[in-house]
Amino acid sequence: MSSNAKLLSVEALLVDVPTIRPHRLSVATMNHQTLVLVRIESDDGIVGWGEGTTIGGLAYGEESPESIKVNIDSYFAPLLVGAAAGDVAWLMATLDDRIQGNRFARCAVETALYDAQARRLGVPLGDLFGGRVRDSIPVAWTLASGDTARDIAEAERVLDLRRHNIFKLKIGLRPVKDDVRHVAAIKRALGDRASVRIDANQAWTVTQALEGMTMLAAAGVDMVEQPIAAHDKAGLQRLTQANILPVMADEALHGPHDAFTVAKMQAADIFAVKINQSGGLIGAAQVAAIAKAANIDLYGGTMLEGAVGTLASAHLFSTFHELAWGTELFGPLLLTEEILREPLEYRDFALAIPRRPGLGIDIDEEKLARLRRDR
Ligand code: MUC
Ligand code: MG
Repeated sequence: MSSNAKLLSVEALLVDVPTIRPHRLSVATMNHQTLVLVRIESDDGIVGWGEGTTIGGLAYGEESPESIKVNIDSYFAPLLVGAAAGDVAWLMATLDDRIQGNRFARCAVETALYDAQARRLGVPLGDLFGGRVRDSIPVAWTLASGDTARDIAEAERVLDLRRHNIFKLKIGLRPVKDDVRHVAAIKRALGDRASVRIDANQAWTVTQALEGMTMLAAAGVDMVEQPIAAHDKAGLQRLTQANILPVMADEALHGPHDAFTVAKMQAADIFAVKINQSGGLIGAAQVAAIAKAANIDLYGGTMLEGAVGTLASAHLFSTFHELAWGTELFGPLLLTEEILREPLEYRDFALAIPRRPGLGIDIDEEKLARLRRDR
C-alpha cells in the first residue's frame, strides 16, 4: 500500500443489459438498461468502480449514457490521470473548478475514487461517510408491467420469497381514474401485507394530482412520489400542504440547492435521496442533512443502477440514522445479467451491506468485457 499512489487510468464503459420484463414509466418503457460504469486504476494496483446510470436515454434526465461516457473520457479523465489517487476531495474540487453540471458523470467518478480509497484504507465505503448504523436496508420493488393481474402475481411472488413487502407502482400513462382503479385493485389484493405507494414521474397537473391523491388515499395508498413537473416547487408545496397523503420529492431534487429550496418552502414530506441526481455521494449526504435539519423524512432512491451504483447508494444510506420510508435499491434484480462474481444478497425484505473494503463487491471483469457495447 502506498499513500502516494498515482492514477493510471480512468475509463467509462457502457453495458446494455435486457430487463426481466418491460418496465413502464410515464416517461419511458425500458426493455433494457444501459449501465454506465467507471473503472479507475492507480499504480498501487488498486481498482475503483463507480456508476452513472440513468433511465430511458434522455427521457428522464439531461445526461444520456453516451454523453456521460464521452464527457468522462474527454474532460474528467485528462484532469485525473497522473494525479494523487488518495486526494479525493481535492480531486473533486479541481474537477468542480473546470466542469459545470454533469451530475451523473461526476457521481460515477467520485464513487470510483472513494471506492478505491476505501479499499486502500481497508474499510467499507460507508466508513468514509461517518460509518454505518445498520447492516441491511429495506428494499421496495417497483410494479411497472402495465398490467394489473401481472403486477399482482409479481407482487405475490416476491412477497412469498420474503424479498419485498413495499411496492411502488408506476402510473401516469393512463387517465387518472384508470390509474387509480389499477392501484386500488393491487392494494385490495395485497391488503395489510404490503405498503403500496405510487410514482407518477411528473405526469399530472396539480388539479389531477389533488383529485388522484384523494382517491388514492381512500384506496389505502401510503404516499405519492413526484406527481407533478420537477420545476413546479410551488405546486409541490400546494400538494404537501393539502395534507391528503405524504408527498415525496424525487425529480425536484437535483442536489443540495434544490433540497434547500424545497425544505425552505416545506414543499415535501419526504426526500428521495439519489446519489446520481445529487451529483455524487457527498451531494447526496448533503441532501440528507438538509432533510434532517428540516424534519423531512428520508427515502433511499435509485436510478435503476446495477450493482455498483446500488451498493454505493446502500453504503451511504447505511449511515442515515433515520430512514423512515426505506429504499428502492432493487436495480440489479431488474436485469437479466449478473456482473458480480457473487450476487448481492436480498433476503428478509432487505439488502445486506457487505463489510469488506470499498463497495465490498467483486466485478466479473471477463463478463463485462463480453457485455460492453464496444467489445
Ligand atoms: C424513479 O423515478 O423513482 C425508481 C424505481 C423505478 O422503477 O424507477 C426509478 C426512478
Ligand atoms: Mg421517482
